[in-house]
Amino acid sequence: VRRYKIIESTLREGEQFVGAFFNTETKIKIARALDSFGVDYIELTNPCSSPASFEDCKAIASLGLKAKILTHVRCHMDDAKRAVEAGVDGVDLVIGTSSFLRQYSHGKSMEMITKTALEVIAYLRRSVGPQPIHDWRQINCQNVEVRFSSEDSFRSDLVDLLALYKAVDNAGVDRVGIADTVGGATPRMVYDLVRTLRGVVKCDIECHFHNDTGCAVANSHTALEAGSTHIDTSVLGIGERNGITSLGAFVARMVVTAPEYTQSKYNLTELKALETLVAEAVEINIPFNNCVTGFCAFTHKAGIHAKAILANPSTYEIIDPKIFGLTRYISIASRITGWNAVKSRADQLGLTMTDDEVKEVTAKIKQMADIRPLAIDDTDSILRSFYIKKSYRTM
Ligand code: HCA
Ligand code: CU
Repeated sequence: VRRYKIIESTLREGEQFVGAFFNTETKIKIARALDSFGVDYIELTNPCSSPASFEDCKAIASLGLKAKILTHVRCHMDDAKRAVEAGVDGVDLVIGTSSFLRQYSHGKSMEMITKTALEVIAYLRRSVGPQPIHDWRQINCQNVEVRFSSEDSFRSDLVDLLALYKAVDNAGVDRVGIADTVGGATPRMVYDLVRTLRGVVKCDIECHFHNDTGCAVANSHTALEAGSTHIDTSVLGIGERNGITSLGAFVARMVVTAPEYTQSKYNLTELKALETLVAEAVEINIPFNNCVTGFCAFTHKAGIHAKAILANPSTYEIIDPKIFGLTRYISIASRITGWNAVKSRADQLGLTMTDDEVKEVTAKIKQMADIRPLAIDDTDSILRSFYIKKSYRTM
């Protein structure tokens, strides 16, 4: 769990989000921001998708970023060749293995899948494939990392799947990947599959989780517990349908599980700017309840909570907002507030009051809050006018 790596797929899975359109400039901006955040890998859309996809892939691969640049392609010789031409550091091969995908998508049998996979891997590994083709072998792909992944792994036949992975592992891939393409896996299913796979292959294990049933982050964490090494994320979780493991939510999880590693490896204070950049690029808002960066992620409201937070924030906070360069906020604009919270707000406003006075004004705030919803400005003006009146009284 401790030394996990992030494969950041905003520029691949994220481009499959319905609202995403990234021009070259935006892609480069996002790639630089991800690199500065410290992700280990940046995965890009298949260069075969369109002429611009190829050019953008080439451009990002030549930026000289610290992160390794990957592209995600179908497990097919033409795609692999194009990927290497684009100058990437690694190629993520994928093919569907569930009966759904074999029947309704590419129509290949497991034998055909295995055969093609071994050919493509052999080509990428520069060893002689079963059918060496002159042109392909002129391209230098000596140092290209190779990952092989099955789409819809959780609805694939386990025996077939393990046999396939064993074959590609022996063929020398750097990683195998499993994908919950439809987002239906539970943490227990993830644990079992990753654990079993861990016993079958020597190489690293990457995991990719869709979030259709809200389990993407939990599944990612469980995958690490079971022996997976790499997790796929996208900024704000954007992707096909409702997306995949969100980078921010995942690092929130991991900063609690593996604080030293997570804090030393990733520039967590850049998360908010990174999310804002991507949110603007795809014209969405950061969700109100987003981990860490949602507007209320560090807002405390109930009087009992506020009192304890003021005494020791860890009482009601698992993550210190400072780690992400953020601050906590205590809301006093409600009937459930308490006088400790109100006192702290009065102090912030520079209004000196005794405890009894604070208790009196707290009662006023509660009275008002029973009548209508209050905004912070309302409570501030209740505090200010109370302060002025009491100053007259004591004059
Ligand atoms: C998709 C492909 C993929 C691939 C995941 C992987 C998935 O269906 O668009 O390469 O590991 O979710 O299966 O994103
Ligand atoms: Cu996916």
